[in-house]
Amino acid sequence: MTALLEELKQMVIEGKAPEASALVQKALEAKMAPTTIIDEALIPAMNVVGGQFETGEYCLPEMMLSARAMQASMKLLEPVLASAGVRPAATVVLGTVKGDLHDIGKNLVGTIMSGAGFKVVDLGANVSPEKFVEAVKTHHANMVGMSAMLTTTLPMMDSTVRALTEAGVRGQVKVLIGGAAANQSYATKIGADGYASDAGVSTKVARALLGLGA
Ligand code: B1M
Repeated sequence: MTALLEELKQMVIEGKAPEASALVQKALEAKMAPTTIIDEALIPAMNVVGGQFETGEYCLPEMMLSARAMQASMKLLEPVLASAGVRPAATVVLGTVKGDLHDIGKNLVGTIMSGAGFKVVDLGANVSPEKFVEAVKTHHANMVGMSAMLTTTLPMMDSTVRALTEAGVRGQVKVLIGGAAANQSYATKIGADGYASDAGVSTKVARALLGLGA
């Protein structure tokens, strides 16, 4: 990793948003790819923060400061990621499930999907099954993308799949799940169509599920 990315990672770990933003700007000026900045500095930083939270070295306020630094960095990267966009290939209704406020990963998935040519209807975080159903109907969506970061909120994915079925719209959409609490075996268990481990993979899985080719 370059010294610049190492420093950026450290600034996110320390929750220093202005310093992190300035370094992202520098990296972009140096023509570094946004995906490199995310994969080599921002995500590893959040993993360190998660580990420190787990061991008790970090408490909630520190974790929030790091999240803020990550979000400030992402704000600068999102337009660059999305500018690679082409015409919408399909409409994806995206959200973090009810009870779960983590939205950094979901936002990243939305940005990468938009950049890959999907129309993304982002419902935000803490999205109830009813809201997902309503959005599918309103936007004539082809896909529902759900994110969950907590083991306690994972069952909301199951509830959402059931709500889609009960509303009679399950056949109209493919269901894609992701987030640290989700995995392929859970996707299979709840009858979701696919699981993606990260934002880059999400577009590939989404295209395959929708029969859009590679
Ligand atoms: Co929280 N948190 N948090 N947190 N937080 C975790 C998830 C945790 C693992 C930390 C830990 O203990 N090590 C832990 C969950 C444990 C568990 O359930 N197994 C945890 C906890 C416990 C909590 C609270 C309960 C803490 C408390 O209050 N005591 C609380 C819950 C609040 C709630 O949601 N109701 C809480 C709160 C918070 C903050 C608000 C402070 C903040 C979130 C801010 C925000 O999102 N706006 C926060 C953060 C920042 C984290 C960590 C440190 C980082 C998450 C993150 O943004 N990662 C996290 C530890 C960790 O993950 N290492 C942790 C970076 C992001 C790019 O990755 O979100 O994984 P990720 O997204 C990836 C993939 O998962 C995938 O692609 C993304 C990009 O590659 N992906 C998808 C995600 N969604 C997808 C959807 C798809 C496909 C792929 O298709 C649709």
